[in-house]
Amino acid sequence: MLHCAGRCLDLSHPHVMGVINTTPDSFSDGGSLYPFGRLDMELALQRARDMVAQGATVLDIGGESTRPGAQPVSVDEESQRVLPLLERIARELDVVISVDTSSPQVMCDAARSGAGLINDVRALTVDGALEAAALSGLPVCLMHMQGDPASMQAAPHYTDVVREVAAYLRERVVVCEAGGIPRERLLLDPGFGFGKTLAHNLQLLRALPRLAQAGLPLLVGFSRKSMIGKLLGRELDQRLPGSLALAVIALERGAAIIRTHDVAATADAVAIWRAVDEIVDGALDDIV
Ligand code: 7PM
Repeated sequence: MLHCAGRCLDLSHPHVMGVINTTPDSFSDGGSLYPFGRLDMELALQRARDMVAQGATVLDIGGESTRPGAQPVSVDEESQRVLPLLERIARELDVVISVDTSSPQVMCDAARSGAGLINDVRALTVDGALEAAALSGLPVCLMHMQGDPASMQAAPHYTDVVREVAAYLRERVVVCEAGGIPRERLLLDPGFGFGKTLAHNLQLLRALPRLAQAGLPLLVGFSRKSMIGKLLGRELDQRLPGSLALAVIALERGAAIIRTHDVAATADAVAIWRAVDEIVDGALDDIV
């Protein structure tokens, strides 16, 4: 059980995390929550409701674009995008809210506004983030990234990507534990697409069981990413089948949470995977 503020995530089975991007330049949906140049709260809330109805048990709310080449945004801007929406979702929906941020200020504010999880692509390396996360008492997803979003895809380089990502995550876990975040509160993510070539991404997916050996739940995100584009030659809006295939492979290799823009389809894939996984327990006896 992962304790996420008032809610619990039962990690004895995998979960779907729906992405709600509040940035105007979102990589995957091109700022679709900005029909008139500013964030449409009702549209964002409706997106959240739909995702929960489709089977998301976690929603990841982000206000900073981490796409390759993205420019950083100010903390105030990030807060203004994320906090009002987070408060409304917390009040209205039965779902764990993950806040996608690296900023200590946003972590603190989000925790007060009802966030149940911190998703930090910089793994609490920003000054003050470790302290803020520890103080919040929330679980944290530690993600690996090589470099920073502005330049990470320029020339990713590893001698042994699996060893290096595993070592980095292990080191971050040690730092977190020393900083007052017990391992029961930590999740790990190899960070697909974050300073990785296609070959690096494939090696990491293949070796997911090795990352799972840390004994912490794994969160993975492939949704619409360029590794699918590279493998299949598909544009953004044609990457769902590829995303689902990668999600199922990740489930098979121990992933606990799948981060996705396409909740309904991903929830179907998870349901199929669970049916096969659980048939041994007699849980499906009534199906015949
Ligand atoms: C390139 C890389 C383009 C990443 C767009 C993205 C993840 C995340 C994102 C992930 C965790 C996107 C993103 N991806 N957080 N935030 N894991 N924990 O696809 O894979 O939305 S941003």
